[in-house]
Amino acid sequence: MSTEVKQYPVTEDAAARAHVDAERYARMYAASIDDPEAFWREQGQRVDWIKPYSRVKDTTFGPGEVSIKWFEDGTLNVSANCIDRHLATRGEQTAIIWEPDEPGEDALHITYRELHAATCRMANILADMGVAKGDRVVIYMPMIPEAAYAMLACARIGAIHSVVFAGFSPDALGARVSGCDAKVVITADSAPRGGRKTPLKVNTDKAFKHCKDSVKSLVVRRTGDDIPWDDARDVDYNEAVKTASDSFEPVEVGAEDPLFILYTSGSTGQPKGVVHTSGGYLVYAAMTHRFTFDYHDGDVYWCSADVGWVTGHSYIVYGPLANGATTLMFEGVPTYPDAGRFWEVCAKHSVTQFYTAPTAIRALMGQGDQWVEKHDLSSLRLLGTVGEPINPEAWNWYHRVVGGGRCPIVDTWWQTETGGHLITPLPGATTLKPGSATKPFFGVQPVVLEPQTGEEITTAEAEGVLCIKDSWPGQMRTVWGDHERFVKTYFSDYAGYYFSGDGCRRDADGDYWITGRVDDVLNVSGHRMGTAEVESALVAHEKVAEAAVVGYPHDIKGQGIYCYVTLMNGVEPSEELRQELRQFVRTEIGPIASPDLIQWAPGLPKTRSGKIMRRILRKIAEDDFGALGDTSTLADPSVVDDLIENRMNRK
Ligand code: 6R9
Repeated sequence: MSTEVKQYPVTEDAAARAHVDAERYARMYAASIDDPEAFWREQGQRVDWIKPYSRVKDTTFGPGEVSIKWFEDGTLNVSANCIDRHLATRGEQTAIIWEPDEPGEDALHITYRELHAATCRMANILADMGVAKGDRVVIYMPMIPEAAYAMLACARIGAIHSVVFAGFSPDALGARVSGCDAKVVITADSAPRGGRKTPLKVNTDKAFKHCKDSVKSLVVRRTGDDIPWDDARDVDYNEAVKTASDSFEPVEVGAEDPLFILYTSGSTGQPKGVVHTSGGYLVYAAMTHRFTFDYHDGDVYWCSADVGWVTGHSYIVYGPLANGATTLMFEGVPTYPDAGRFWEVCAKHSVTQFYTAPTAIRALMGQGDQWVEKHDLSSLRLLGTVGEPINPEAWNWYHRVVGGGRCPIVDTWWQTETGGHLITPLPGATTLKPGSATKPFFGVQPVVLEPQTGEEITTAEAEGVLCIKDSWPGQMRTVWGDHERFVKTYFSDYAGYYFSGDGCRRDADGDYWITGRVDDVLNVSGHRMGTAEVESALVAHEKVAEAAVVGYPHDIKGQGIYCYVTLMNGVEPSEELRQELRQFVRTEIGPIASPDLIQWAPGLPKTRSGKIMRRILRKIAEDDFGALGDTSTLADPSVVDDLIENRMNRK
């Protein structure tokens, strides 16, 4: 395979500038595996500690207990690391460039000194609302600087934030607020995005119906829209900020005190609260940001993700700010007001590193090269992708048209659970192959296991499930309130390894190719979604008796959501009902979970013990029913013929 793949060796330009060249990568990688203790003892110095650590690594993946601790006896404050320690040398440097949804509205340039004052004010307001170390705060915000202030203010207090993507519904928000027993929800009046507005305050009020009465909200005025107000519960940020002090002493926390919880989809039931702690996470976010993107002083770095996802946590806020970088925060979408918006923003702010998702690249590629060519992209030096496998066609377009053939592309494989990049090229060290995430980051030991037996495949070329052999500092520590679920999800299928849920192939050069999820998790436009979540939303509808949800290949989204729905007796299928169900799922979960295709299924293929045979449903959804495999174990094989006949995706 590797012989047919076009390879892109390190460019002279990238090699000359890079922090890490091929020789240094090899040396450091070997050191990180041979003696992780010594390696991370040194790397831990990237952050400023209040009390230095003496212990470095204390981790076990079982069998039995699973426990992950890094730098355990050290203490620090994450916000002081992201702000205060830069004030003496770069107080007047821009920390955050904010680009609003409307191109006509002024961008903001927030210096480290201003970031310090704003974060302290927010911390004082939260403290006045009763938030203290260890308390949970939910952040449900537009992509505005106040979202970053909110995260950093929590970190300053030692409170634990849980950011909920502003596209999530009131029900999803309410479940997360209750799930982590949050004291305060920080939100805004509404969130402008792509010329439309999401009514965040109204949604928050609705969510509160499912929450304890004592939960308060802090409301930022973004649009000035009229909003419902309850003096007993709501605090007006824009008023409070006028009198709040701009100093707030950072609270000392332990390295293993939680920094944030981020809910993410798994293969079963409710989303789980992924817990990241303070010391190891920050070391890992800072180090990966610096090396993967080859960040240098003076660069303008832009990650187009939303802070509602882990990418926004590690690579808009914590990694870049810990490194004293200039990080760009964009409120809008790639196609508003037109398909040139990303490139206009790159040109306007002279962006040097640009990091986005394959789904956005595919969508923009479809709009034509002219949208890119209109803008001067000569400032760009490096491009990145994250969230899903990138098809070589999109990679090549990104490389040639956006990067002018001169910018390396870092295809970064990682997960909410991993805190930072695990498999990624380094621009000064790695030969690129379109579609491959290439090589492990320092300290990371990927292994390919035979899916059935769990045996490690030790030949150079391998295909199977992707697991990681030993811990790295950015690894999640537990599932909030459910350590057993943590152990069961990640450490029980393949004893002694961290199981990623992804399949992969390793080629003869040792490069990794991620092939996608091997569990019931969908990846729709780079957003993770459990099929079980969409199914439970569908069956909550009074007209639905049963539902089964699978993914199918989608040109732009990567995967689309394909739903098989069995209606209650006597209910007639109709186009209106399809629309109604689609709307219902959007209301239950959010627009990102909107079903693409809904097929009426008089029956679902089940085994005699009543288990839905998803393998068959996946094949039909892929329009690949020639290879259905063995259907003889089905309780009623005839349902399959009906599903094939009425399939929705015909190529
Ligand atoms: C950071 C993030 C994680 C899942 C992961 C995998 C997919 C992410 C990828 C990739 C191929 C890449 N994924 N990056 N697949 N190549 N470069 O996306 O976190 O939302 O938790 O999703 O995304 O399937 O398991 P998260």
